[in-house]
Amino acid sequence: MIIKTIELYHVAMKLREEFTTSFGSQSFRHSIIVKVEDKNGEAGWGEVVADQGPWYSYETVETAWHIIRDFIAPSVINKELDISRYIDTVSRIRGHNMAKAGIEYALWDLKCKIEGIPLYKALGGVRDRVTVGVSIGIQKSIDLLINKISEYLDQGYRRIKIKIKPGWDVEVIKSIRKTFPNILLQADANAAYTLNELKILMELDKYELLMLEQPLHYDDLILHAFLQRRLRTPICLDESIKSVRDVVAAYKLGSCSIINVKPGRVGGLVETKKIHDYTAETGIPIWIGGMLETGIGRAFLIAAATLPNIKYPSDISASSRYWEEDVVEPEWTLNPDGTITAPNKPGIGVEILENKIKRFTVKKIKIQ
Ligand code: OSB
Ligand code: MG
Repeated sequence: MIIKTIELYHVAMKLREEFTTSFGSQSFRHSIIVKVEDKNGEAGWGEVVADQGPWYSYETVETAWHIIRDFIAPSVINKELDISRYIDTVSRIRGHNMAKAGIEYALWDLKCKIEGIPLYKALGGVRDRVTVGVSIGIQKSIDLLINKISEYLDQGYRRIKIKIKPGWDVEVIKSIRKTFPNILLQADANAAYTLNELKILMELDKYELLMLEQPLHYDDLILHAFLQRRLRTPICLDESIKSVRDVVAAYKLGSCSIINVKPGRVGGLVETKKIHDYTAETGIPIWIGGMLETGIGRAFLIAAATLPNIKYPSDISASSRYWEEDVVEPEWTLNPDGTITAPNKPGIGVEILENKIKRFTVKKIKIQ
């Protein structure tokens, strides 16, 4: 492949409802949509999952813009390129995995379109339907949360994840368990606790949670290993895992029992595959996490979730859970059995609605 142009669209899309986690609330999702074009005018699309502020990760839309424009694009444009060469080139850049993944995604889409194969097959996926759950933000009251959970269960979601933080934890989970004793339920703290709250964390251990996601510091492996030895609930790491190296360390230290793999957070699908293969070998179950992606980023999550070692429902909900209108056609929909289907069409397998992208664009650049 020879890439001639890279276009970046900084989009701001209004969420259907405000999303609140332990690190903040958001009504808009800012992200970067990436379009690459080769010398024949064939296009590939990707998405950078960094958000407006450095709250989940240090990366932001602006840092990713800078890294892509000034460092990634010059080493990609007008070079004979394949995906493995791309990975080698960008490995010189330290960190900035979300920026790297955005371009890698677009290269995967383009490569699969040129070769006429669906993305999930190119990756080595073994199923064309992936089991999904829904991630529900912190609500104004427990009653509102219980209503939301019922609605999502009625829609067919197979697992419920709630966001927790100190003060929105034990009572909330206790109430959910009273109403729904048997659902697959997990909690995500987004790093909101310290070992000073060990008592609360041990209290959560009573409610048969499927897993407890990233309870402690966003970069920690050691304290999580200490905590995992005290809890029977499996700890799942999210923020702490940025590469297969972190996975190896977490495995050796016993920092977690499960891993949430976000392809955008780990630098793309090649690194996702490495993590997948290592965890399959060592017997660590994984699932695919989301970052409130548009319909474009969502396609890559679905493809990743078709890999064999995906052992739990993934955070991949239908377009309508996030957006009034998505930027792809058809939109992503939930099958009645709580799955989403990976399209059997070349590349990401959905049509890009460029007019809608333009409507949501606050800034754009064409690099050539
Ligand atoms: O921690 O998994 C997380 C969204 C933004 C940032 C971090 C997280 C999330 C989610 C939403 O939980 C998952 C989704 O995309 O549905
Ligand atoms: Mg998480």
